[in-house]
Amino acid sequence: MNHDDDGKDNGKERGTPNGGTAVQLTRKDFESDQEVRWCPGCGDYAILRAFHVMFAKLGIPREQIVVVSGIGCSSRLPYYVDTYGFHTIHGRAPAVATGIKVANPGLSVWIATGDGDGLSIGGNHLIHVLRRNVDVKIVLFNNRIYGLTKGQYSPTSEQGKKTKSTPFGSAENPFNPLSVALGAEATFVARTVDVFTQHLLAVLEAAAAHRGAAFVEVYQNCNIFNDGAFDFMRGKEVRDENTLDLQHGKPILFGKQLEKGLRLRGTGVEVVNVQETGLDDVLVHDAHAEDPTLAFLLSRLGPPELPTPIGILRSVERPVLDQSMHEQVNEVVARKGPGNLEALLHSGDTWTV
Ligand SMILES: Cc1ncc(C[n+]2csc(CCOP(=O)(O)OP(=O)(O)O)c2C)c(N)n1
Ligand code: SF4
Repeated sequence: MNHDDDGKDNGKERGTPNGGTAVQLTRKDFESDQEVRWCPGCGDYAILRAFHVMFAKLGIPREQIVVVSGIGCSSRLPYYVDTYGFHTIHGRAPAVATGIKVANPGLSVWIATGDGDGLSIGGNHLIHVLRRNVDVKIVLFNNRIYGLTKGQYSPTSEQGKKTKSTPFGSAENPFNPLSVALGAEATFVARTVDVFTQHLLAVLEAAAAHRGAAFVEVYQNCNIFNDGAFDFMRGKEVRDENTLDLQHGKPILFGKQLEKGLRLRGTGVEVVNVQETGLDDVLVHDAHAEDPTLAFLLSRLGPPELPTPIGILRSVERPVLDQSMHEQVNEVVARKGPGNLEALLHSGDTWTV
């Protein structure tokens, strides 16, 4: 994969979602004329830039891309990309995106959502868009706080977190977004970090290439209301020690010299020094495993004892809803002939009120 982020290498030969001609666009073509209204230093800027570059690399016309969002700082993203977009109501982007994709399967449909928008008010909608495997790409900006409404705790805030709405510390158990997505049978589940520029871009590109619902969690710094939430693995000096960069088909290793590995122990994992133990027992990452058990186990890892996994935890194929639905409609039409809405409305019991 070429990770140059000038957006120029956008594969002329690549097909468009509806089989049209590929176009050559640059990152600049995807920048809108809207003033970006995020706080200076917000992690959202890095994610926005990755969207611009990734869209240019897709090699498809802007009018074939739709970005749908709910409400929140992160949900302002559709204004800042020069594609079609829809800033919907809180938590409801999956419903609108599903409608768009099912009505026009040729479009590349993206959802930008926050941890509050996607997992709190929109939690129910999120799990069902994943379960149904609608071919949409969901990017969840996780800053573990409500940014737009000025710093209340969210479903991903850690227990004990002091915020304006939990002045004595949150008493709640947080959600792990990757575990939730895997539990909802998502076919593509990944995690990346706002400042890991190349990694972020590669994960978004992989999500774009996936056929089905792709769920990408991005650890995003809200420097105003939750500054430093991911500093334990975001900085250069801690990244190698505390991050597990998953690669399909490769042993699961981390550390500065990749000297540490993970091996199974009971129903969990333990860290081994591979210079002493060799690689024989070290887990090999299989992102394409049908059984999500190991992916779920990986989704549970993190501080204080274990490194935090990033990359693609799961990528499997399953029929997509937009296709299955059209196939079913075509089959029924072939069998029963085209429907008649007027006749349907006047069939069965009717009342005059
Ligand atoms: C029905 C409804 N309830 C509550 C709100 C208030 N509200 C707006 S954004 C938001 C949370 C945003 O948090 P998150 O999704 O994490 O996004 P961020 O701003 O952190 O990017 C809330 C509760 C609303 N707009 N609509
Ligand atoms: S409040 Fe936080 S998430 Fe919102 S724009 Fe500012 S820094 Fe970003």
